[in-house]
Amino acid sequence: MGMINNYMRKNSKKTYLCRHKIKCMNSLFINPVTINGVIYFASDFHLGAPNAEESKEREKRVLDWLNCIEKDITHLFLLGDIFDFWFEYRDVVPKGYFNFLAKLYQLREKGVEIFYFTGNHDMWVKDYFEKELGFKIFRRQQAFMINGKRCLVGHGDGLGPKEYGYKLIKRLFAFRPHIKFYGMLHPFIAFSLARFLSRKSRAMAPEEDRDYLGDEKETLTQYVLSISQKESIDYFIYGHRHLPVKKELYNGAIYYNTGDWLSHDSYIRMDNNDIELLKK
Ligand SMILES: [Mn+2]
Repeated sequence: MGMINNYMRKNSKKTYLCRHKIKCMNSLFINPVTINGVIYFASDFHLGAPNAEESKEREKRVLDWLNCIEKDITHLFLLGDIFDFWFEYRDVVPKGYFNFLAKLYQLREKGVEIFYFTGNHDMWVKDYFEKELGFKIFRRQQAFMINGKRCLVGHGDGLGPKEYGYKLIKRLFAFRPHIKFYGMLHPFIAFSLARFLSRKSRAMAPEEDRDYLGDEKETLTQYVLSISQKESIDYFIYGHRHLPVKKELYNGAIYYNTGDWLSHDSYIRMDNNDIELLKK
């Protein structure tokens, strides 16, 4: 029995490796979602952090921005870490953010499509936004054909060549029994713990990360450089880095980073003729 189990274990590992290899060899530009119009991208609002007051002030800046772009927007991409922490229970969602969510609802009512990519801070967004506000939720990067351009879009976490520790933590956090257990904690405990961990991760973030570290040290840049050598992509659009970036790669591809709203208030606008990295 033990031998059979061992054999099966070995074999299933083999098929896993095979599948993994095939996945790596395949193009990343598969099943693109085709859209046309005036598209805005932003990420990393980190609403809720570091305290209610500062978050409220940031939320207001975001609202002003949404009011400004309302005149021509057809699609809004929210590229992750919109909330510093989000956890949905079966019957309960976090308090707050009413003005922000009401504005998004209003945009939806006007026919604006909203694509929401979960980031590492809001990976526990479940189906609330989808059901209540009609967002389209994405949990990994996705290919888009936007105004005829081939785009790869995502939050951008865990894509770099190394980042093994980070990838492991992400898998632990995405592990269903862990989420279920966390969901059984009283919200007072769950949210206190989340705030504590979030503060800690910010305190640990190295100061020099605020500036571009150079291509060799930037994991996302390394990633897009290697992909752009192998396949034809026009634009890579990510968040997560908290730094607005525009970087030309191989074969005419460009890597854009949306930056953040903690210190940059940056976003990307794309229409039929142009793509621009802008600040509010
Ligand atoms: Mn972030």
